[in-house]
This record gives sequence, structure tokens and C-alpha cells, in this order.
Amino acid sequence: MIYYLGLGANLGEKEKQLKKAIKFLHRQDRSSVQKKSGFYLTAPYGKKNQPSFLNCVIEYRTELFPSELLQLCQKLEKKLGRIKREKWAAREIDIDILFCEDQVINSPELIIPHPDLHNRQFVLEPMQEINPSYEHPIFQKTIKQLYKELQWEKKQQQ
Ligand code: PH2
Ligand code: MG
Ligand code: MG
Repeated sequence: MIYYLGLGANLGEKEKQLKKAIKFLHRQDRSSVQKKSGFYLTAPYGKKNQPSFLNCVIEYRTELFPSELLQLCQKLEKKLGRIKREKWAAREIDIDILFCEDQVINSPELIIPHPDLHNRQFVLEPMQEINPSYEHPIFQKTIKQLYKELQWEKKQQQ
């Protein structure tokens, strides 16, 4: 299965933690990181009074099912020093499943596509770098279109 994952860090050695996460994912059996975006230094979205983030998006091929990949990501977050804090708190590493092919999943522990990704420049910009023509299975719009619309909305708000 082909997934897109969003990675972010805003505590500790951000770049090192992102690189370690990518390496760990690539080393898993019958799995590989097929594409990775550059690292983007981004302003905090949501809760604004926290350090800026380093973000990237990767394309990940694996035989794991979504619930299994979620468990792997949570294990990796722990391994890289993330501890339990309140929602929206700063973190050493965050790995979010953005897309799993054209699957739509709505379970209590996992929602795919990520329900807020279309509002997040720190997801759309790196994803546009690696796959601009990828189509969002619910909105049926490409990443490029979603990114353009977000830019337009932001311009309206200024
Ligand atoms: N992640 C959040 C909340 N806000 N802002 C940026 N710039 N990057 C993130 O990865 C991020 C965020 C929740 O996971
Ligand atoms: Mg997140
Ligand atoms: Mg997360």
C-alpha cells in the first residue's frame, strides 16, 4: 500500500528527529520511503505560542494495514522521545497518516484522509513538492488545487 505521511517536530533537534524517523520507517521489513519532500520551517498552526516546526511529507510503501501503521508510528514517536502532553502541545516528533491510496477510514482511533490537511499549508506545500497531482478521495481535488485554494483563502483574510 502507498501512504503519505506528514512529519513534524518543534522541540529538541528537529532535523535530526525527522531524519531518524525517516530512516526507521525505511528500515522496516518490506517497506520503503519512496519520496521525501524537503524540510520546511513553518509557523505553528492552531496553538500559536509555541516554537516553530520543521515539517516534511513522505511517500511510504508498506504492506502494513492502516491500524498497524498507526501503531508503528506511535511506537516510533515514543522511541524518539515524545511523551504524553495535552492536545496541540509542542512535541519532539509527530507522525500523521495523511492518505492511504483512495481509502476513506473513519474509526475512533484513525481518520484517513487526515481531516484537517486541506487547511494546513505545512502539509500541502511539502506534499505538492512530491505529488501535486494526487487526488483527495473525498474532495476529489488535487493537492495542487487544494494548495491554491488555501492560498486564496489566506489572501482574503488579510
Ligand atoms: N502540528 C500540529 C499543530 N500545529 N503547526 C505546524 N506548523 N506544523 C505542525 O506539524 C503542526 C502545527 C498538530 O499535530
Ligand atoms: Mg499532527
Ligand atoms: Mg499526530
